[in-house]
Amino acid sequence: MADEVVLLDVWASMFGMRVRIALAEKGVEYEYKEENLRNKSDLLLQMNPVHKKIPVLIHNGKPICESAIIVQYIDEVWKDKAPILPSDPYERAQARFWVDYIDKKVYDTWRKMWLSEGEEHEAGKKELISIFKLLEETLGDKSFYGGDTFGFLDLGLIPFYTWFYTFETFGNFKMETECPKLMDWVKRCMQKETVSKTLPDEKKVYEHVLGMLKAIRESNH
Ligand SMILES: N[C@@H](CCC(=O)N[C@@H](CS)C(=O)NCC(=O)O)C(=O)O
Repeated sequence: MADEVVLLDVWASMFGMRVRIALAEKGVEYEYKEENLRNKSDLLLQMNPVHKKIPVLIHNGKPICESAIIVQYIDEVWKDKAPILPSDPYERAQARFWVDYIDKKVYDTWRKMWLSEGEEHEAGKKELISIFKLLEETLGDKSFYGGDTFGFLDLGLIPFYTWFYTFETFGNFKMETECPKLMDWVKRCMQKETVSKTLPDEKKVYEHVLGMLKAIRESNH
């Protein structure tokens, strides 16, 4: 029997993009279901009752939640093609460490910068830039975080690229100036069809964020 694979997602989600890239890398066919986070579907609430967040992968009726865990699951289930995690245990642990670092730092710091003004905004902006500088330093002179090939950490970080324009516009800085080597890495990743075909247009993401901001402001009044 063929696998039944369903993805509950939101197009602009960097976490959802990770899963879409992983499925594309493995050549897995799936049904994509766009969620409305302001009116979550019963299916989402039922499949992710703990966090009630996207992305959720439903494989033959069973849910898997949390993007980094989903990507590792995909790599284990469809193991014959395009390995994502490094085979070496130490390298695997390192890649997991940095994906965990991204998960703990990037989104929250961006929100801190985005939704504040004055000193707090400036502190958030500085912190966001320092996070990307550290990630750039971690890449070093390698082509990809996975060495010569695109791997788990590459996949965990590249979706944030579609948000760089939004980060830059709200923060008034340029990633190209702050992290030129990281931007070279972005260009290498974008040469991969599984990445370039998955990532949405950066301006569209920005418009989406403006819409979210408007909704937040309206709900505060
Ligand atoms: N750590 C989670 C984060 C997922 C996440 O933050 N999803 C957001 C959209 S980008 C969400 O579903 N938010 C809905 C909510 O918080 O109610 C992952 O990696 O999957």
